[in-house]
Amino acid sequence: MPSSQSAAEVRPIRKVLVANRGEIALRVMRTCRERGIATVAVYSAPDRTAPHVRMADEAYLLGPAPSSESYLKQETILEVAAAAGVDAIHPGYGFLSENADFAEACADAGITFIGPSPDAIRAMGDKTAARAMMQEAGVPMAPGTPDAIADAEEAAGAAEEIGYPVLIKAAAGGGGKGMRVVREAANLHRALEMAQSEAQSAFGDGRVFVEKYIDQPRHVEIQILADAHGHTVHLFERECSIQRRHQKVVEEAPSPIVTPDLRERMGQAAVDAAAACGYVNAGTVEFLVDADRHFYFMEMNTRLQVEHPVTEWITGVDLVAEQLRVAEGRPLAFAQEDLRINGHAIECRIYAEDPASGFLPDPGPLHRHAPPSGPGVRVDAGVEEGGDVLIHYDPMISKLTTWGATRDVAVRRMDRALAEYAIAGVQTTIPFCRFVMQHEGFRSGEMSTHFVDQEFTPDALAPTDAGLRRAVAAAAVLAHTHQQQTAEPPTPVNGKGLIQLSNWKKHRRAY
Ligand code: MV4
Repeated sequence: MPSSQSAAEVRPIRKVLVANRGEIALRVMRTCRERGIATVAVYSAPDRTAPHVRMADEAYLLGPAPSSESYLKQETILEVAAAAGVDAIHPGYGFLSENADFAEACADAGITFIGPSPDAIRAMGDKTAARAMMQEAGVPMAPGTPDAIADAEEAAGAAEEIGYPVLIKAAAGGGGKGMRVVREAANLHRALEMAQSEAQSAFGDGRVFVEKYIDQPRHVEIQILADAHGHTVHLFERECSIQRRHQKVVEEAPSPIVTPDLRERMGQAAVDAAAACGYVNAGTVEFLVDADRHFYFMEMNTRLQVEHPVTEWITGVDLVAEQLRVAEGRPLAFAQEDLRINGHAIECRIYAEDPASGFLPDPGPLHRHAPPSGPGVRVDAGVEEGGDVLIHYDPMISKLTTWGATRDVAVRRMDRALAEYAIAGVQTTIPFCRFVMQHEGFRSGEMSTHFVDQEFTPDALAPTDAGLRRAVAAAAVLAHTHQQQTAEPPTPVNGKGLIQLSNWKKHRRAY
């Protein structure tokens, strides 16, 4: 652990380049502004009018729309960083945030990468290396092979020893690619070949390993923060079981199933996991939790995550401010015993996707964007009214988070905020999120990672007869109002012929 670093090695950050776009770029710049740190935006050609460009003190064009020619262009970003004279680069999430080579290139250029070391990113990127490291640190894990398996024979032996069902996972994995459940020996060979070829084409690395399959698990993750002085704390858990196709849709903190005792054990395991790889900065340790509340290490995310606001709500900690602080080489401002959970927070991710037709992305112009407000509501939006949800990038419009003193208050508040949210121009996941908020299983806190597949069908969003009648009535009123406003005002007549309207009346009628 690099506890030998002293306060003398503090490198103040005065100017930050944010190597990202959308809501996360705005999120990072907001904290920079509060802390008196200058900000530099980078952007692709179609993003020239995007909100993150306007929020920054300076902005530089990277290239055309495709990420590979803009937000992933390492050399261009480093050239901008040098030209603008920044001290640090914040990568946000996605893009270059978990790219060890980029973190290394920043260090080589004398620029602080606001994230963990290249070694920590590399160690956690390889799932078998991460497994070995976690085993060593005593972090609970599902039984499995310590290394990638060489052939079908070795896989069969391992599966026999672990006991079916087993899961074949890609060593370079993440996002469920190259993953196959095997329930009986007869299916192992085929599943192995499919997993290997899928991993090869997705990651250019066909290595796979075998793990005990945990059925109907919950996804519970622990937020950690670590400084360069040997202090690591956890900021409790987030429940992220409401996902579809490995994309989280609803998250909350704390988890309705985590007891104080389980929280302490999972928190300690996450702190041990981080310490084992010399982790500095913000990170997340993901666990699977089974029906008996046993927990198993899944993977570690070496970045600030999309769902970090729910943790900020319940702890009062500004995670970006802490990232900046530890990146400067200063110690964390608080210890574990200073942290408490206050109330409950929920996040709904609002995507430009159509839940009625398989969640197909629906990019396009945002003719209207009127986010909700009021008590306990936070909106982190990346697009504004009059702007566009671009086809080239993730179609997330915003993250809507609510806080309540209890889970029930936070859920009701979310349903109210979703009802208040007005978006026109694209289809959104708002109706789907309302379905979740009103679902008995969700309300009772009983859900697994299979929730969406098991509980949701598009008919759940089909309009009711009453809803259709209301829509028809609203359309008729709108058409009538429009006609009234655009028609020529009737010409008043008196006994002598035409009269002149007063200017006041004339203008009032024109509206
Ligand atoms: C598992 C699992 C069950 N048992 N591992 C999915 C993404 C990848 N990072 C790991 N994943 C899983 N690993 C064992 N041993 C079930 C999943 C899984 C899952 C995990 C979290 C959230 C959603 C999921 C959906 C399907 C499968």
